[in-house]
Amino acid sequence: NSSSSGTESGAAKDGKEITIGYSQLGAESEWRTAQTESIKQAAKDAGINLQFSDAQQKQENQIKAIRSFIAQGVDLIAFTPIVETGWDTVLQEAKDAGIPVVIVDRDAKVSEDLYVAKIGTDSKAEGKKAFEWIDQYMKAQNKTPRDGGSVYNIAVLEGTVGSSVAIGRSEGFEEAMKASPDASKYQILMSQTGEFTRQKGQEVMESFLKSGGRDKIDILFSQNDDMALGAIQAIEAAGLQPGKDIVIVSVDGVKGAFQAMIEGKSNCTVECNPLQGPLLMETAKKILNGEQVDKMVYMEEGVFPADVAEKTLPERKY
Ligand code: GYE
Repeated sequence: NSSSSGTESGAAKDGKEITIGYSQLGAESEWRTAQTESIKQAAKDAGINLQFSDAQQKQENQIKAIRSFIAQGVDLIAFTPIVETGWDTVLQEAKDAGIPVVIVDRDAKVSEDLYVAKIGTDSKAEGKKAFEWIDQYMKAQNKTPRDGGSVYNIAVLEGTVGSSVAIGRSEGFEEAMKASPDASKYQILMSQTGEFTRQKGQEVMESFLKSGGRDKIDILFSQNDDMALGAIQAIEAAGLQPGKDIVIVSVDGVKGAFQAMIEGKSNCTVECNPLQGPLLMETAKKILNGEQVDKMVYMEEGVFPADVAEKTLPERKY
């Protein structure tokens, strides 16, 4: 790159500043806020012009945004698909216009020639880790099921219906449950979407507790931390102790979940890493430079039980 491009960090295509159009699905959770921040900051750091569009949980808004990026002739389109299906037509339009597409965070079911790369998290692995943590924890605690029976009752707060992450986390969780030597000790008693929000998580948990769950639920698997934080309020309002009467495991690893674990109100969070911005910008630059990139890159993720929460919280970045 020549210095005449005017961008210090050299994010230029044919001497011009790179423009990326990014369609974000919304702002439903603490995790999402961190991911949006990461993408905006990374664009700034890379000297990339980012056109950011918030779809407010509507696929049609995402499709509109992508069409407007095509009309503007951006250099590259990135998007986080709210649901898995329904993207073929608009991605074909981007392809016909010669604009490369990167799928970020959630997955989309489209043919491989409609995108250049996917950057994301392995939601099936997250669901699996959540169950495996529960399995070893329940074994170590050796508690009797709350209803006096021989089976632990699990309640599940699912994420957005039709999203790759909700589907993957359910699949991973259920497969791990079936694979456990103690599979017969567990059953999913209730399962419903809480749409990945705190508010809905609280409402759905409240209805679980009122519809027979109060004296039965042993374990809550919440597909994100925000819904678990809402559920904790519902559990307390019902006169039960979250983290004790009901064992809680959720996914994301946001600070709020660490705080809840420190207060003894939650038991484990399975990390899902939202800091995808730098990898997205790096990948975009490579694509626009004609370099080869991996078709699928997963972020690195850990598991954090309550006993490491206090020590770990100061190191958490989101
Ligand atoms: O776990 C949840 C968010 O797509 C991985 O979406 C993401 C999920 C995340 O709202 O909190």
